[in-house]
Amino acid sequence: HAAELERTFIAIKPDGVQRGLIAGIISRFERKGYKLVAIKLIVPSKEFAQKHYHDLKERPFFNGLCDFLSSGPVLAMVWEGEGVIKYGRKLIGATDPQKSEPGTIRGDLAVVVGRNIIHGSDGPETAKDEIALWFQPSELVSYTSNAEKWIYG
Ligand code: DGT
Ligand code: DGI
Repeated sequence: HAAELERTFIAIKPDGVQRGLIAGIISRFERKGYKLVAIKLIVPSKEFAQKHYHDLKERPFFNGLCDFLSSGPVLAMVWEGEGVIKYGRKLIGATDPQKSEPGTIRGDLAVVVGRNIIHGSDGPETAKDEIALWFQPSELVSYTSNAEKWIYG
């Protein structure tokens, strides 16, 4: 089975990194059956954060949000698998952790919207743009996972 090459951009924000939540979050995507194709730890500049969040530039919290994203290390990742964009959002939970269901990453691990620990692309277009913003094409690793035939049948 050739798993459909759908990819999404997932980032653990500085609060998630500082709180020691990296392994637990990666584990949720890994155990689900998605494939990690790129990963790096970087401190984004404020300008880079503004590019990442350009859709929100008119919002009152834009400046604070960009300061926050650029305030420390961010774990940037690309995950691949069937339906990973939409289901990744489901694993992450609602933007406001007060509204995220228990069992989701934000529901279980965060309390306020300004410190919601993780970002995930919200659709195919943003996934494409965000992967291109955060990663060089050469950083995306194509490989065959032996687990795939057990995950997809
Ligand atoms: P932060 O995250 O460390 O920069 O923390 P704050 O407390 O500066 O708050 P932040 O960044 O969430 O928001 C920046 C400003 O924007 C803050 O004065 C409150 C305001 N703000 C945040 N969310 C909303 C919103 O949904 N609507 C309006 N009107 N203002 C908001
Ligand atoms: O894709 P999401 O992260 O779930 O949500 P989004 O793209 O609408 O917003 C991006 C980030 O902006 C979100 O993870 C946290 C922050 N944010 C969103 N809405 C608010 C907010 N921050 C504050 N302070 N207030 C908001 O209303």
